[in-house]
Amino acid sequence: MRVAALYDIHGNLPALRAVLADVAREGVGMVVVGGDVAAGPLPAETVTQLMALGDGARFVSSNADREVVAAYDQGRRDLDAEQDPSMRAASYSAGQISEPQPRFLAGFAPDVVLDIDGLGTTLFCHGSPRSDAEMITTATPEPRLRDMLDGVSEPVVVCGHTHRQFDRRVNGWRVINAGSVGMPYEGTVGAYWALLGPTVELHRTEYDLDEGLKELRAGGLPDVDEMLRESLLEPMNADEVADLFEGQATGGN
Ligand SMILES: [Mn+2]
Repeated sequence: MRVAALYDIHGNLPALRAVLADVAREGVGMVVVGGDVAAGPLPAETVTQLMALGDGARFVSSNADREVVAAYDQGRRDLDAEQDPSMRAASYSAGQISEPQPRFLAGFAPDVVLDIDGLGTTLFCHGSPRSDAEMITTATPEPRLRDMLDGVSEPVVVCGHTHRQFDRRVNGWRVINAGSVGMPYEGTVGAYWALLGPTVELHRTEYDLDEGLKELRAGGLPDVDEMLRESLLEPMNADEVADLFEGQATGGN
């Protein structure tokens, strides 16, 4: 079975649409959606699109989707009261979705395990195998990465959360970041995802960003340009982002 890994869509419906068209052309057996689907400009439309995948998709839970569900359950809708941009996105998204979407999000699994031809048993998680909020980047030192993988029996681990693709080997493990469909920190605009089996293919799908931005801005998220600036409007250097994340991960920033 070949598997498409779609991570960190973040309410970017135009990017998701473009990737799903590419995925359909590849003829995969399963789509794994790796979390952080709803927090962003078009949460309801994005979740609707994903629910339509039905039995053809498996879903992994994540930090940002947890925040959206928590905001929904607590009735947090006051955007002005939220200073933190990710909390604002969570509150905004909570105000856009309605049942059954929040229950659908709340039902995502902490991880998904699939046997992939040519690759082997593969663990899909959001951040690291032990936490959906832990960051693995291209710059994560091997000793720390080994700690995160301690006790993981699957030889292949697919993660996301840091929005940049990589394919790393550490000890006996192969650790792949599928990249981000909606908010990539790659230094180059596009929608990033991975095709797994029998080899690992890191894909970038191009889409019409000008048209996409019109649609995303029409969604109503107040600071949509701010949210997308470093990924899509003025893409930051990918190594600088990785260093920034490593600084946060080790408490140095
Ligand atoms: Mn995340």
